[in-house]
Amino acid sequence: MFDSKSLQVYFICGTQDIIGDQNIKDVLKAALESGITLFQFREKGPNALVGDEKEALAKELKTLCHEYKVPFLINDDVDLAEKIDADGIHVGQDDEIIASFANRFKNKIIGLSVGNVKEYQQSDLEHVDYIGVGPMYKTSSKSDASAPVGPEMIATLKNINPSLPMVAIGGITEDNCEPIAKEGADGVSVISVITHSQNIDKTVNKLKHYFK
Ligand code: TZP
Ligand code: MG
Repeated sequence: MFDSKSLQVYFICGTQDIIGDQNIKDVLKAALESGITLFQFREKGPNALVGDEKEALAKELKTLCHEYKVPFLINDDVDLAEKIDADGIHVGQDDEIIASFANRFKNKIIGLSVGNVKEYQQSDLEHVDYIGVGPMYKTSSKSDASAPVGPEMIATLKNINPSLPMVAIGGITEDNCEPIAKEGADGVSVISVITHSQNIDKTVNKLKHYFK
């Protein structure tokens, strides 16, 4: 069974998110050492790895996550997730229909992005373990992100479905995380606050503090 505690500090990253002379394995390792609770490999954009290179990196990152007993999810790429036996998959509203692959992902984690009440109502949640709600705030990590919905969207959706685990996403930092926790989110999913951090340990622990 999916434990909503694994949403507390949910790190999302692909090679496109890495800045300067860092590399994704070192950043992920630092995040794991610091106590992230879930990881999603999201390889996107013009310079994204594809094919064998993407698969090889995904396998390495999965192995690293498992050393820390942290589940390893893949964004969108259902075939790759199945091929390398990832712990789960995260899909958006425009991605593959969940019912079409859910039978290949028995006992795996399935996450779905939901931006508003309309999207919630039109989503098939039968096989969904958690929803990612956002963007909470303005983000520069997703080129096609829609307008921010704010932390209130968590409360709105929790009011409709209190038992569905929800993780907030989009523009979240240590300084704007508190209202998200107050509105009832189970955790936060973040990219840049970790990839741009000067002190990943401090960043992760500040975020985690809100969800204890
Ligand atoms: N989906 C909605 S916002 C977002 C994704 C993948 C980007 C989140 O990145 P950041 O840097 O934490 O704003
Ligand atoms: Mg997607």
